[in-house]
Amino acid sequence: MTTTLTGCSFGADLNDSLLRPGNTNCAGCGMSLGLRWLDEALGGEVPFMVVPACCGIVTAGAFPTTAYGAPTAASTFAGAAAVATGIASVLHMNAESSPVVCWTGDGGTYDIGVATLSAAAERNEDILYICYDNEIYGNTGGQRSSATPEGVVTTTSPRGKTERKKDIMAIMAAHRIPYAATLSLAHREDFLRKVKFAAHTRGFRFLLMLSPCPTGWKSEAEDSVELIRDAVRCGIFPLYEVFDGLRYRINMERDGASVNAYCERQRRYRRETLDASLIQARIDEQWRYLKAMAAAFPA
Ligand SMILES: Cc1ncc(C[n+]2csc(CCOP(=O)(O)OP(=O)(O)O)c2C)c(N)n1
Ligand code: SF4
Repeated sequence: MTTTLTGCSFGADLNDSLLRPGNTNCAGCGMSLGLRWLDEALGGEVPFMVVPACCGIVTAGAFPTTAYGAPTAASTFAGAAAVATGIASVLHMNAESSPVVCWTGDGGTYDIGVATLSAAAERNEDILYICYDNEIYGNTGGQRSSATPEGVVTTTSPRGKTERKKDIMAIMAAHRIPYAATLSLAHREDFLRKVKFAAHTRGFRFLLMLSPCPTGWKSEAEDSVELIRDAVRCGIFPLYEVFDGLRYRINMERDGASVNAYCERQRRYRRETLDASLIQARIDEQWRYLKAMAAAFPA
């Protein structure tokens, strides 16, 4: 008997869009633009989506309708990369070439999903893994994750988080996967180029998108894209690529913009808990690291 996945969607077709109207995303949610640009970069190719417990699976709405115009498997919080491994294996068995895309939050990536993520990366499974990193557990009311930056106030860090944000890009690079890159929602051409490159690369690919979350960031919906631009300009979210886990390419230099401009428009950074000089020191340290890697191992 042939095992097939084709036709398991709820009516996805090539004229459909990946993110349909009527989805549940908040106004200004980074996922909305990210999914549209993912769709555009895939150029009409319909992916198999795997989405764990997170806002991204709420996006779909209530069965039997769905806001995803692609076959979508809802996985456990911890299991997205394992489910995607199974789907990718069946597609290969049937010589089908549809991309398998994990679309996961930072909780499902940095925290509870990190074991299956690491295992799939170590096996170099043929998966395009995209983390929309809103630096919080958005779906359950805004708890801190290991992606939450220092100083940020969440429901479980009311005095500001005291631990550093985990460097998930370095962790993924250490797996020596073919491709890892950061994605900015304020730099469309760079975003589309990287997703296209990732889509046409085989093996495990990891993309990290800083994803504004007006609900959790306590920011205005209309500021979302400008916040990401500020994040890139001040260097708190560097744009770079890592090839084969070793060769680094920085895509854009920071331009000296103050980190305060980024923090001040989000009430998750509070005056009482914000230590701008500490944040600046972390940024400088990260850039020294990236520059050293790009100089020692240029792409
Ligand atoms: C094993 C398990 N623990 C806890 C939950 C509850 N839960 C569902 S979504 C979620 C947070 C998801 O956070 P993240 O992955 O960052 O995505 P976001 O909600 O921010 O989109 C949690 C804790 C769960 N579904 N399963
Ligand atoms: S809570 Fe945040 S991540 Fe979740 S849908 Fe709303 S804006 Fe998007």
